[in-house]
Amino acid sequence: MRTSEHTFPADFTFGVATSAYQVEGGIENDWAEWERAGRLKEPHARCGPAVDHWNRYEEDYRLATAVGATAFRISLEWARIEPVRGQFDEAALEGYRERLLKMKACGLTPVVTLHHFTHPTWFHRETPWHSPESVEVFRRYSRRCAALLEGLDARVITFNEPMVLLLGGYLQGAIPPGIADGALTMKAMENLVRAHAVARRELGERLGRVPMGISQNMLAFAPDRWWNPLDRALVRLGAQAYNHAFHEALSTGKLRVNMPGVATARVDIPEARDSVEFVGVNYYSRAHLRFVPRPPFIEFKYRDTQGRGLTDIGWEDWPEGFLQTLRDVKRYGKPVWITENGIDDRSGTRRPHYLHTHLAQVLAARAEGVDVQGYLYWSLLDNFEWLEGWGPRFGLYHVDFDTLERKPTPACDYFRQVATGKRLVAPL
Ligand code: IFM
Repeated sequence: MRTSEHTFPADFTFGVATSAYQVEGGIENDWAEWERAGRLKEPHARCGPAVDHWNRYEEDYRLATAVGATAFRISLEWARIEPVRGQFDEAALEGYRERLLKMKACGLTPVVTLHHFTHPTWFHRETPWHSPESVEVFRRYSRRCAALLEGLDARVITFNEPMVLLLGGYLQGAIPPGIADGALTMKAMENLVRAHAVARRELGERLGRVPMGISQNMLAFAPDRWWNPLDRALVRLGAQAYNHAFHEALSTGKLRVNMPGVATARVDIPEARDSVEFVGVNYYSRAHLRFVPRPPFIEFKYRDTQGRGLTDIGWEDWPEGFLQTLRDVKRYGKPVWITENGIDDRSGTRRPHYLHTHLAQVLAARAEGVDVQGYLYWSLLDNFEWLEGWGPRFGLYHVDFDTLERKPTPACDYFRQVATGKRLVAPL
């Protein structure tokens, strides 16, 4: 494994990331219900056919290989696989298997997420994450997923961004299941940790040694007022709870959250100890935190501190925080995979520069001894961006949302150069 200031080692993986609901189309799940209830920013927006990846997957694999990707991250849609509790849809399982076999035949290593925000419609009503049954139903689901992954040499992510699900769905009530309760948030967090551990056991029994981890959304944090001790305390507590509590639980088997007045947890989960083979990092931006003297006591904002201009979704472009984040996960002593990094750039003009500055931080982290082994760009295609609907565009390929035609953005060429040359060059 050789690396220099500008080169990635020959075995470094460049790939692309997607998730089922955001691209496949035709899925009936908790988000489809949420949309019909008018809960998106634009109340009439619907994911509906998404970008029809379920039917256009072969074209999409070709688009991925055309930019030099050798790994492709998808997620399995639980609602397709188990639309009715306890009843598994064999055709859906077969459909995923067929797609993964084709993916592999195209020279793309599958990176498979078992859970990327969405749930079957029965889940929140019958076995929500704050109920103990949630762990058992996830175990059964992952057993079926294990069978479908046989012989594929996939890398597996149990949960995508569990803290986003918990904060948005259990603490703020902004996404499904729409709960706003600190105690239930912590119960749900505990069960997510337990669910990760049981899924790992199921997959291990069926597949033998399989690299497993989670994808954690990690933010760089800064105090809104650098001189204010309360803002600074929030940064310390917030970074620990948001960025590290989940990773730490999967490393030590101890779940510890300390957000006074918001949510606290102190639970030992021995089966989760040392339960990942890699640390998955999704990095996008930096947030400024400000103490406010009323619940939830935190104000969260993105600021354009460097005059680079916020990204189109309104996030700070802060590559410097990527290096800090990667340094911070070195403590877990595991290989690191960037399972997402990308920019909402609706004109397509900023993305090559964003890629360049962020990949430079990956190289800097490697030079400091952080064992980053892979980088998956979010996303291959423009897609459905949850509460934001169809506004944002994160894709290397631009998608015309009426015709679903895919067209390369300028970043495709740039990504291909770096991914195939394993060398960081400046964008033209
Ligand atoms: O689109 C999302 C993805 O589903 C999870 N990580 C962040 C992306 C951009 O917001």
